[in-house]
Amino acid sequence: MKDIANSELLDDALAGLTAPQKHLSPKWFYDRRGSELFEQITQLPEYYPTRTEASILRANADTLVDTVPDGGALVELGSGASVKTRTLLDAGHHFASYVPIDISEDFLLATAKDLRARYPRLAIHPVVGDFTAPIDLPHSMDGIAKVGFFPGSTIGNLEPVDAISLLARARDWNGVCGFILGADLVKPIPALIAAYDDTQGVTAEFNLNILRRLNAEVHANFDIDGFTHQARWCENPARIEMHLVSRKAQSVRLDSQVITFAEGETIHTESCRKYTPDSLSDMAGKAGWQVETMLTDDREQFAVAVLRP
Ligand code: AVJ
Repeated sequence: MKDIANSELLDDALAGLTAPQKHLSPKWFYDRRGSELFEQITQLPEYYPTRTEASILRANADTLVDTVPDGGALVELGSGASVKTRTLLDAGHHFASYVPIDISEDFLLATAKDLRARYPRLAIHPVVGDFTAPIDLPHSMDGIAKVGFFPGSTIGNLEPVDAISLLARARDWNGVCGFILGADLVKPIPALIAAYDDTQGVTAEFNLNILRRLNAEVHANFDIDGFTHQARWCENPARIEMHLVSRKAQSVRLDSQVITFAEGETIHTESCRKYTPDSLSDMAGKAGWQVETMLTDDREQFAVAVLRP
């Protein structure tokens, strides 16, 4: 398994780092160290999305739980430790099943065990899967009413066409009757930049960790100090982009290739889209969904949209 993952990382890095605009996929951020750094990011004073979404989920837990019919299932994409789901379940749930989908099998199964102990009336059906690809839901879920749950504004990492495909695939699930989508909202640029370039440098470490990972896992020799973290605001579509900027002209070995960098040349590592209620409705509409309710916080920093077919 490790070898397959390594060869996928290597193929992806070779393709991305030989493109005119060098790029790496944000999915490679999340090794053990990267996941810990992301956890630290969610606690930073500048990083408002996690705590704001949590407050929206807490304030509207009853409404959100009620979107799932009795006997139905909540299906979460990229469930991790199911922290946000617990906020909903703790409000009291009447639906029958929870289907957490995550790429990390060990983590998924450990979480499922924990949830079974804590919510004994809920049937837990974990699925190992990557939400950027089509997902096969368990056959035991055929004919059961389903509501998708995709919090965290993770949708914003996807290219607009890929975000629409993901929502359209969920729209085709057998028995689907709703989708709960978390999305970060456009706001003044300084607040957005601060959220992705914190004063403690945790986000910089998180971004640079992708180079450490290439060094450790696919025999690259990046000089980590030779790159700096950058967060930029870009329009059309509205987004923050994270880049790693080469501080000097340099060459780096990656497996059998040599990758050259000009001074100031960047590797684009992540895009984080920021939505308006209109752009969010528009994206949902293109995937065959309608916004039933747009829940937000009092400062309108973040949105949790309830979508219906
Ligand atoms: C996990 C994709 C929602 O875009 O805000 C945080 C990732 N990157 N800081 C985001 C992230 C830098 C995060 N998502």
